[in-house]
Amino acid sequence: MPNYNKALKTLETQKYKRYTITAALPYANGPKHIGHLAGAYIPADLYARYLRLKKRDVVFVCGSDEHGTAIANQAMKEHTTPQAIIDKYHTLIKDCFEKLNISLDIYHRTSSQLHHETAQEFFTDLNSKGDFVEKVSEQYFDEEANTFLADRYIIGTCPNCGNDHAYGDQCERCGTSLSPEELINPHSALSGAKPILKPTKHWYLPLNEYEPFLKEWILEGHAKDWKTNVYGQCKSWIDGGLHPRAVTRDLDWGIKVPVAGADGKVLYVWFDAPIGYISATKQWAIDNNKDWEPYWKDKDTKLVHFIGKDNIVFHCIVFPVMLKAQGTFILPENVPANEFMNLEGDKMSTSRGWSIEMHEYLNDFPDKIDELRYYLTAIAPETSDSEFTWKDYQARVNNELVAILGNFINRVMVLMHKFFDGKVNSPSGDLTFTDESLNTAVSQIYDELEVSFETYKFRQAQQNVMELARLGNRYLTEQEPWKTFKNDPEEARKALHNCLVLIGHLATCLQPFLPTTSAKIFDMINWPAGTVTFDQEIKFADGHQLNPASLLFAKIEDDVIQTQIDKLKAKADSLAAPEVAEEVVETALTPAKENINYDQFAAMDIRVGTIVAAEKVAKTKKLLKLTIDTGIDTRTVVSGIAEHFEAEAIIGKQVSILVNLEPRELKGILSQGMILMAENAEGKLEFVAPASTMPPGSGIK
Ligand code: B3M
Ligand code: ZN
Repeated sequence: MPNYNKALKTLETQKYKRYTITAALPYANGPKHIGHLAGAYIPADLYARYLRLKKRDVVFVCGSDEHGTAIANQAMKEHTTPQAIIDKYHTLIKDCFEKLNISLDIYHRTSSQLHHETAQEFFTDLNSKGDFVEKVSEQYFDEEANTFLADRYIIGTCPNCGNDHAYGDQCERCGTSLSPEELINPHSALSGAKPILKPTKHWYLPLNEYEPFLKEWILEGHAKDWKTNVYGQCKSWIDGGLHPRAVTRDLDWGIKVPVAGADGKVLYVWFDAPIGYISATKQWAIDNNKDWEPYWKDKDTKLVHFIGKDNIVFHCIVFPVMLKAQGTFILPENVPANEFMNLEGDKMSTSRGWSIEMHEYLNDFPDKIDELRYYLTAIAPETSDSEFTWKDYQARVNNELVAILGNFINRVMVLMHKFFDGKVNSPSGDLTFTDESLNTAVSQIYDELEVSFETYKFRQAQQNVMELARLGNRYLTEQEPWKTFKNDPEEARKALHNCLVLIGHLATCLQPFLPTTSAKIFDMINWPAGTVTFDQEIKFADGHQLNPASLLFAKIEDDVIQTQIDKLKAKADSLAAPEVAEEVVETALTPAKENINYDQFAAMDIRVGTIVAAEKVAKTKKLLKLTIDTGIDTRTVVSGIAEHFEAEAIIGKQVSILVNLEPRELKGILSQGMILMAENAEGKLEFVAPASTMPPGSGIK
């Protein structure tokens, strides 16, 4: 490919010998959603695939983060062990990444023996050099369970909203973040006992001592090349002054602190997790007969962390300080953190059900992996929060993938088969572009594409590639080979041949974004399978036979999208319901009435009845005239439920009816009895009826 490197000279991309790419280790405490995918895993995958296309030496690592209270909490919630939780979700997440074609070299896990050793060794290194500060402080302790309590394990009343089930770190009712001391009536989630304060020793990383290093390295060194959101967060942390941070916890789930007398203590999850990148690389090296050390210790290695914005401080400040303190490791060259992706107008949240989990998408759209990759890249939250909507997803697939990309390739393939039996004959032997302007346009797109990739602008990079497809469509429309074929078949052959070369470049450049589609296109043009690289020449030998055209993308219909929107709402409703109900019970119920005696109760004759007819009482808003089969007779009851039920909709329903209530006249109709209704605090009404159908007249006691 001609001179496409010139715009890149300034980026000095050649200065690195190898690349270590990491993507945030997902907590194995639940499924992960497409916001996570868009935030870290797809961008990391794009970057790794791009570098491999450039024949760079790359290792791309990730794995499950399996320690910390997040795991222990989920185990409590699911009434199982932390081990069962991590096994379940590690497998689920790993499987999703594979199906989504995230091209990891390894998906490791922090529960592995190798990781435990690596993290302990790291701690010991720092400890023996005296890099930690040891401090004794008072922490909550459960004397019955004989254990210190993590904030989450302390439950009490929220000082803000009165919720009596607030956690020591947060009230989930009002969202306030709390510390355990703020809770009213704190008690242990394990035993119910009132926790006492007890002294305990912990190891602290003195971040404050590294302020000069961080100022020089980040504030001076990376002012230009780090994203403004990342740089800005770092600057405000550093300017605000850093404090020593505890790297150990009193907890029984995690990596044991490798010091004598530290029983019951584990490494803080944010100490061990980033070391997970290192142990993943070690495992990959073992599996592939390589040396892991250059990937972490050679200054010619470029280390890049892909994360979401909530992890910035750990990757830009805490972990680099750990690496710096250890002394033999390189530092990240860049941390292109993304903002968040919202969903249909609201924040994505697995716990609230307002999310599309990776495995849910994969279940519903097993054949639309590239479509998701495309859309998530098109709306990647690179500079600000972005928004996933199903309608926009549909529009992007239909108007861009189907109408621009698929259409161009399909037109060329169909015409080649129709006019030339799918055989490429170039009169002058092996050929690449015969059109100089196409050649220039394509090499310029390569230039731009690489600049986009090197500066982590993946949205832009994907647009650059789509520009190739647009160019193809324009060229085809100008050339009109379906017209020229009649009088000048050679002219048509030349035009289509140029289109085929363009398709070869398109398939190459699409590879990071749409790997399945790229492979399909290469198959259609009968290109030798193997590793695709940027510098491969796209030209066809005389007599080259193309394969039949196959469908790349199918149009997505409205009903498919509506189903997803309905499903999302139903999921959120089903999870939201109990919370609302609880709130109502506490805030708006009336107190119990005065006692009655048994005889008063027994005097009421309540029966199961069936509504056999219902009509609105004329000139009233609230009244329905019901005809009820009570088993004893068929009678009329006037009931004030017209604002809650349509007359036609309740015919056939079973109700409970008080049959011995004195009859009375309402709007000139004699009402004989009373229908029992359940009413919640918001005034919503439901009939009180037997759980399954009973013969009318059955007594209710
Ligand atoms: N597991 C937090 C998260 O998933 C954490 C990332 C670890 S990266 C070393 O947001
Ligand atoms: Zn609260």
